[in-house]
Amino acid sequence: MMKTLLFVVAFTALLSTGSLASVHQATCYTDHNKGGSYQTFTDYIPDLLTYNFDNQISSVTVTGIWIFYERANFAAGTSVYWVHGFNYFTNFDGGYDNAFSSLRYGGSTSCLNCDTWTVYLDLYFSGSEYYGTTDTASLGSLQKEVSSILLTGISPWTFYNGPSYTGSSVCLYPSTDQDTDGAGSVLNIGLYPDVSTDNNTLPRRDISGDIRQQHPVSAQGMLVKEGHQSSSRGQGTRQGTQRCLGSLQGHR
Ligand SMILES: [Ca+2]
Ligand SMILES: [Ca+2]
Repeated sequence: MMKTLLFVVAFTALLSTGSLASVHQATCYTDHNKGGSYQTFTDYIPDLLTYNFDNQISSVTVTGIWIFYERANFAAGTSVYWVHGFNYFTNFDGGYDNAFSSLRYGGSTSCLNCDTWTVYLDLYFSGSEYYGTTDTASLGSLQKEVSSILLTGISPWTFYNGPSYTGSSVCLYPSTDQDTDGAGSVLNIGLYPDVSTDNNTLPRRDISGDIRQQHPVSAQGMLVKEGHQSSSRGQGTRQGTQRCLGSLQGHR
């Protein structure tokens, strides 16, 4: 009994000293099916050249939610691919094989299923981002320039297109995707890769700044589904200007 207790304390201390950059983890392989050489990332990687891994990744195992970009610095304009889950594995095929030059995770650094919102300058979680966990009256440099939104946790958020929580608004839920690890851990995600089509009330790139936290829903994770796509089955993709969320072959 005492041994067990000591172990738990030691483990907690290890986590709190920040031995990992984040609770998100992506092990990237140079070949399909976990082959070739590999590197495990737990932090934002703006340029895979730094790790001699540019345009080499062919498969990946992720915990948390990870977004892969064909260009360095999470830049918009070409292929973007997102993968999430608990130890979820997938191969990258076709134009996504040997293509990625940067990657980053979404949500909280320290807690997979905490309530967070992240807004992005460009479509498909690309470009500059602004992250928060509470109501905010300003989106900093992204004021009026939000194109995509990523939510985690169990709280829905209302996004307003006017100052001080005014103007037209839309309530978004972290309910487009849900991952479980089979041992009780849950990751709820709201993926809104294009806010101009995920809701009709907000014109594209015209969300101005105010986000207010709504009533938390039950910890059970029973979230109300709104009229957006119901699932991307652990991954979504975008190539060129074509939107193809959820159209990928199911790997799960
Ligand atoms: Ca490769
Ligand atoms: Ca590339």
